[in-house]
Amino acid sequence: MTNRTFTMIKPDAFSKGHTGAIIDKIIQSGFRLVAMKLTKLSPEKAGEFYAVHKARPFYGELVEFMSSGTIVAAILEKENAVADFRKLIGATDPAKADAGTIRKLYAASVGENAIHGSDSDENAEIEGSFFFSGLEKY
Ligand code: 3AN
Repeated sequence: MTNRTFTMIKPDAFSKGHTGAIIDKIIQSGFRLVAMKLTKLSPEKAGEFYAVHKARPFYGELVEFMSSGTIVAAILEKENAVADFRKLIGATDPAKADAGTIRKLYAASVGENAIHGSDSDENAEIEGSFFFSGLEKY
């Protein structure tokens, strides 16, 4: 399980039609798609997913945004998946993201930043389980 990470293409990137390009970039960067689904989070579910950020000033805004439209949730596999995927998506603030990263290419702001990537093996497992059951079968 340690070579897996979890991602979501966020409502901004989905609604702007960047889903195909982002998935292609992920695959071309050496990640294997293990599971993927198109879905929409209710405000309750988005609040639960981002519960760790409850105390942050942007929590309400984040929950509202993440439940505002369609998202793509996926589990990805690659050696060193968590760290390599964080590198591929770039810094939280797209203005600070390296050239060629997904956030540099497709994100508009720190709030609407196109894509999520788990920050640890432990969170990848927890976040993947939030959307997919029976992970061992994937
Ligand atoms: P990352 O997604 O790069 O791990 P975190 O964990 O610090 O960043 O933040 C989680 C999410 O919260 C971000 N992806 C972003 O959508 C949102 N967020 C972070 N900082 C801000 C902020 N200052 N204002 C609005 N939203 C933010």
